[in-house]
Parts: sequence; structure tokens; C-alpha cells
Amino acid sequence: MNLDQLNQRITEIQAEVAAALTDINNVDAVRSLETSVLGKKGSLGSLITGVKDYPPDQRGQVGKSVNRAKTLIKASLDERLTQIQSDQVTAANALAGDFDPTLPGQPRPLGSVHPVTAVQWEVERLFERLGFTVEAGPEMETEHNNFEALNIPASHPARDMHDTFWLDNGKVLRTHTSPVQHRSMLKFGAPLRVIVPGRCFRYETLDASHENTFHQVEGLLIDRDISLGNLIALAKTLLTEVMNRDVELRVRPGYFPFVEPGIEIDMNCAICEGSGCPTCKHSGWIEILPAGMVHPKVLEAGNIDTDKYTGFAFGLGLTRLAMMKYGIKDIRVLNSGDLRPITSPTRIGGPIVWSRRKTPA
Ligand code: FA5
Repeated sequence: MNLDQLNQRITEIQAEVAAALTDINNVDAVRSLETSVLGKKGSLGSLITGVKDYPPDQRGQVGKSVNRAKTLIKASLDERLTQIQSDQVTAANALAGDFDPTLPGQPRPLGSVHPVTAVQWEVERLFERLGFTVEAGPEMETEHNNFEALNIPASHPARDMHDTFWLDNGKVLRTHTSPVQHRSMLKFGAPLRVIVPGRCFRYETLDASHENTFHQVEGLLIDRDISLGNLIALAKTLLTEVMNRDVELRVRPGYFPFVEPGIEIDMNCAICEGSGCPTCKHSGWIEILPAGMVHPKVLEAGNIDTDKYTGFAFGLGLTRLAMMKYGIKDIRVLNSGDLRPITSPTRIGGPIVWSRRKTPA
């Protein structure tokens, strides 16, 4: 092939490549076109291999022509390749809305906060704003702190109120958060504003509103000139804020040996809105916040000067409050690992057999 014929052939190959590229829409086809043109045995590749067969005085000219053609063809193949890849990304974006498949994945948190924890944090934030300290106490408690220091002597019939899990070491699983009242008085003295969220344990017959393991928040305020009025106002603020609506309260007398007078503050049941359901035992009310003025004997046991100070205490049923806030009809789902909604109490796992180690005298 003389030089003119060679140049003619190169022009034809460039035209063939340009024509082929207009019909090609995928990466593999571009790559196979590249092989068929620029590969060793390809239409241009074989011309490049044949440069050595030209007389020495023509080789420079031939070499320049074929290499220039190779550069141009390679550039047009690469341009088409880039175009096809960009078209593919645009098409994927159009299919998936704003989804960009080229972005790296974002790690997402697993699980979520338990409803009781969520309400506990809310209650803690509210009380912190009111100047209360958040304290903790042990779940395994001495008999003294759980009962005696709270004016519940061993012989006192009030012990029957708290069916208790007694431990081999003579301690108890605390039946309420009230022992931390005593601990806090000894630790901080008066004046004192403290709340104590925590888990409590009772040997209970389980039903929609009773668990053997549940949460309370103890509240204790000791200062000068404290009255039941302060307590009821605080209860109203607390329940209204947590429930995010105006909550109807019912205040009635209640008996607890560690307060005098004692009261029960109930809220209208959020599950049935007061019309009656198994959660509120068809009364329309939920026992949520028993409370009262701290008994002088409890203040004395905590080394508080009863001539100077009075105080109020309450024991908020935190688990029940979480049920009211989130519309949870059965308390047992909160300790269950079954995420499906409860359809019947038999789903909860049958009777729980716990034995009482020691019956208080
Ligand atoms: C007490 O435990 C007292 N310590 C509360 C108290 C503190 C009174 C300070 C006065 C001054 P009670 O046994 O009523 O009281 O329990 C308090 C709240 O805990 C109840 O209103 C209820 O909301 C919740 N509660 C009690 N037993 C259970 C249970 N088995 N399951 C779920 N919640 C319960």
C-alpha cells in the first residue's frame, strides 16, 4: 500500500469508527470496537504493525500518519465511554429520585430508646430545671433502708403492702425507690431537692398494669414552709408537661407509713380517656403518683431538724406514665423481647414462678 492508499485507508477507518460510535450505547461495545480497530490484528493496529515493512525513507511519514490516527480514534472512543457512563448515572438518579448511587453509605443507629427511658429522661430534664438533683440508689437494699428508716417496723402491717423478694444475704430487692429518701437525707442534709429514678421489684400477680419489675421516680423536697399545695402544683406541672396536654388529676387520701398526711394522685386513663378499660381496671383513673408530707420520724431518721424543716415526697409510677404517654395497653410488653403487638396475655410467656425466701415477721 503506497502512502496515498494508506492515508485513504486511515480516513476510511476513522469514518467507520465514527459511524460505529453513534450506534453504540454500552461500555462493552466500545471496548470491543477498540479491540477490533486498535488491537494488534485490528484495522488500524495491523497498519501500525506494518510500518516496519515500508522503505526506511517512508517509515517516518507512515508512522506519523498511523499514530496520529490512533491518538484521534482513542480519544473518540474514550469520549464515548465517559458519555455512556455519565448517562448511566443520570438514568439511575431519575429512577431513584434524589438517590445518588455513587455516594458512600451512611451508618444508621440500630434500635431506639426504650419508652420508659425516654420518659425518664424527660422527667429528669423537667426536675433539673426546677433545681432538683438526680440521684441513684442500689436495687439490692438493706431491710433497714427499705422499711425501718421509712417508719415501717418489722411488725408493722404495712409490710404486707410490699410483697418482697428476699435475698439469701438478708437484703431485699427494693420494693420502691423510697429508701433513697433516707440515703439522700444522710448524704445531703437539708434543704434538699432530689429525684431518684430507678427499678423496683415486687412479688406481684401480673396483669395489664402490674409487673414484678417496674420503674418509679422518687421525689423529695425538704425546706422551710413546704405544703401539700406545693406538691399538688408540682404534680400538675409534671404530668401536664410529660403528657403534652392538660391532664385531669384526682387527689384522694392515701396511707403510707412514711408520710403524714398521705395522698394518692391519679390521672385520667389515657388509654380509654376515662371510659374504663383493663389497663385502668375499668375505673377510668390510673394510680400514678402517691405522695405526702414526709413523716417526722423519717426526717429524724435522716438527721433532719424537724423544728426547722418540713418536706414532701412522692413515688411516681414511671412505667405507668410511659404507658399513658405512648398508649401502651399492657405493662408486660415493656419487659418483653417480643416486638409484635400483644394480642392476648397468654403470649407473654405463661405464669412466672418466683418463690419468696423469707416472710417478714
Ligand atoms: C410506693 O411505692 C411508695 N413508695 C410511694 C410514695 C413515695 C408514697 C413517697 C409517698 C411518698 P405504691 O406502692 O403505690 O407506693 O407505688 C407507687 C407507684 O408505683 C404506683 O402508683 C404505680 O404507678 C407504681 N407501681 C406500683 N406497683 C407497681 C407494679 N407492680 N407494676 C407497675 N407499677 C407499679
